[in-house]
This record gives sequence, C-alpha cells and structure tokens, in this order.
Amino acid sequence: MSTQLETRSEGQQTLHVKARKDKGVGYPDRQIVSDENVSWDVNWSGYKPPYYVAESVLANDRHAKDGGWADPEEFGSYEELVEQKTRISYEGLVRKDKDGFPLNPRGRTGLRGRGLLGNWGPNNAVDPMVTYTDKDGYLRIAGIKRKDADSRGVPDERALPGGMLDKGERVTQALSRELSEETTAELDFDGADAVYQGYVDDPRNTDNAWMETDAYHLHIENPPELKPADDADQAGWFVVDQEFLSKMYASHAELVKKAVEQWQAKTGKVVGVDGKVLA
Ligand code: RP5
Repeated sequence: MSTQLETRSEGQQTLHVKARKDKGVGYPDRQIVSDENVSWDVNWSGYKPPYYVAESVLANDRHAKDGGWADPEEFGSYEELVEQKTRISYEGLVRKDKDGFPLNPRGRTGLRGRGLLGNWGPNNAVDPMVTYTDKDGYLRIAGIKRKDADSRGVPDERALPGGMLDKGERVTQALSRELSEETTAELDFDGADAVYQGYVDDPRNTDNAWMETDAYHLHIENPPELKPADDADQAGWFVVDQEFLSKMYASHAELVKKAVEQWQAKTGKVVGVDGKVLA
C-alpha cells in the first residue's frame, strides 16, 4: 500500500525562494539575498539590486497606448495607481520604500523595478485546479507546460493553467476563461472550492512587483480533452504524485497540496504518494 501524498503545506508565510533564485526571461542576475536578509526589517546597507523592466512592459504603458496593460514607468503616488486600476493584495497593507515604490510583502528579491510584470505592487492572477479520478484510481489534474519553460531552462516544469484576472472580471469567470484559453476545456467554476488567496512565489517577482492569486479546486467526473493553446506548449491530465509536485512552477505545488488536503477532508478519501486514491 502506498504511503500518503505529502500535503502538509510549508505554510504561506515561509520565505520566498523562487523569487530570489529564479529569473524571468531576459532578467539580469539578481543580487544574492540570504535567508537572514530577506526581511525589509533587517538593515542592509550593501543591498544594491539591479533595476529591470522589460521592453514589453514599457511598450504597453496604458497611459501611452490604447489597450496597454501596464502601469506607467513614472507615477505620482502608489495610491493614484490603485485608483486607476484595481489591484488587490491579500498580504495586508502594501508597504512603500522612502521613494514611494511598493515593497514586496515577502521581502527582498535581489531585483528592483517590475521585470515582466505590468503592475507596480500586486499583479492579480487566478489558478484553476481541476481534478478527476481516472479508471485506474489515480488522481489527475489539468496541467500545462508554460511557453516560457524552455527559455528559463526548465523543460520538465509543469504549471496550473492560470492567468491574469481582467479588470472588472469575476474570479469564477476568469477561472473558466483561463482554463479554456490554455487548454480549450470549457468548465463552470461556480461550484468550485476556494483554496488559496495570496502571494505566489513566482520567478518574475521583484522588490516592487509581485504575483498574487485566487486558486480554486473543482473535482469532476468526466474529464474533457485538453489541448494546449495561448500560453501553453503542452496540456494534459497529470497524475498528482510526489514527482509531479516537485517540478511545478512557482508555488503551484503548495496550491495543489492544499486542494488535495481539502478534498481528502471533504470526501474522506486518501491520496497515496503515487497519486492513487485509496479508500
Ligand atoms: C503565477 O503566474 C500564477 O499562479 C498564475 O498561474 C500565472 C499567471 O501569469 P501568466 O500565466 O498570465 O503569465 O504566478
């Protein structure tokens, strides 16, 4: 008999790791930030991280371009930006540095600016987690290979088919839209279970711009076919085993573990380390 899948979350307040060690495509090297120096409350006079904002962000300044999705590079105050475009932080009040730039709620990342992210401060995403139990009794989840995985040197990495929350969009609408855009599957998330709201340890995060998500779980009986589209190079139903969890993008493994933990509590089922659903 399999031992149980490790679903214990490492906690949502743990130090971010990928946001310090990994990089988005085109990023300069981050200044190395040791665990002891992550917190903004630690005085560190030697902290002089590079500044980076991607060309694609600058080219999509919504003040300069119709349909632009990014904040302007120069801004009066963070509060003004919040008024112009909804941005929600589930991490408490957004702190600012002495120059008025929003500060990453999990601390230093070794990089200033916005990198590939359009918003100063939180960038809100949604992550649909859709599972079913296959005919052999394995728990499978809808996953993708992101288009940027090869360029980041992690071809085996897998991710949830998540994406950005559009302005004025309901979270359940965004979950359906993103799933459909990345996998072509059409599902209704109105009855889905809320799993997590908050910071994502994303490789694109910087000191001044970071990802936050709303993650929901839906367990279904009849899985639709998944075909890769939009930001996905591959899409498929992956067995939720320890190995799959170990190669997930950003902090997606933490989200999946939490969803499995909730599902086990709700159904009384137990998922083994190999993804097999035990009675
Ligand atoms: C992650 O980035 C989120 O958890 C979500 O899966 C994803 C959204 O960004 P894009 O896929 O739109 O680049 O932080």
